[in-house]
Amino acid sequence: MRIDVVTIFPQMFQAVENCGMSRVAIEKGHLELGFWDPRDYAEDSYRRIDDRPYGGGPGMVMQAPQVTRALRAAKSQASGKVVYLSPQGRTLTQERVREFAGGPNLVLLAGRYEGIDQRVLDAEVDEEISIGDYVVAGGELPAMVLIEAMVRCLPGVLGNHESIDAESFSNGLLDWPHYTRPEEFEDRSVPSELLGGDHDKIRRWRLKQALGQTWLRRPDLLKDKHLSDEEASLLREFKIQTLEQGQESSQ
Ligand code: 9WO
Repeated sequence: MRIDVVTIFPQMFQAVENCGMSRVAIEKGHLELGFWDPRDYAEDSYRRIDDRPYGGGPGMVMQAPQVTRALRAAKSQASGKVVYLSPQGRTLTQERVREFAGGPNLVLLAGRYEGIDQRVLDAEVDEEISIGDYVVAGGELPAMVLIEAMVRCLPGVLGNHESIDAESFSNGLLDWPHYTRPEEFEDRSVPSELLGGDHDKIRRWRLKQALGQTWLRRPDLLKDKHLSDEEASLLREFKIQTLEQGQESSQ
């Protein structure tokens, strides 16, 4: 997988290149990153890439010629979809991450200032993606979030593909609670289901917790999800136990 990033702050991506799973993916040859700085495509000695907005108003806008030249240079390396990280975009989901991770190449456009000249977005961008309903100072951190989420989906990166499939959001559910040593901590113990080594009991407990946590925190994720007989039964058990605990604590 090759990902090319158009950004005026390529140095921000050293965190992706030098740390964690993305570093391993690069070292294993599963991921190749390229960076394209619009300042390198400026035609003045000040390497300007922004100017005042037509129509007035605060801030500056990234100029079309320089950004377009950087984008086309990036696309010359590998013909991939161009994704602009923007609060106006379609909210990113795990399913969309998997789709991106399945493609050979991707070009990410990270904006700064008040935005990028609309003529670039109209002519060069295939899709706008948001990582949530908030605004940060630039598209670089959202781009790094997308890159890391994609890296986790690349074959051979995690080493144990089963762990991805079992992971939260891979099956459309939230995660189950995790525990590790010590077994007792400040009078709080580990659920007994996790201690006996019965793998099927552990699997059922984790699935029940994932279903229950999703019901409690993100019922919207269950709305369109088809539950197997086992999942429906486990969720019923969780609901009964939760409601009984609520009744006990209110007495
Ligand atoms: C800024 C803005 C402010 C209020 C309402 C909507 C807004 N959109 C933008 C915008 O697109 N900004 C551009 C990219 C240029 C300035 C920095 N940028 C940015 C991208 N800020 N936040 C994001 C972003 C990207 C993906 N997911 C969440 C936020």
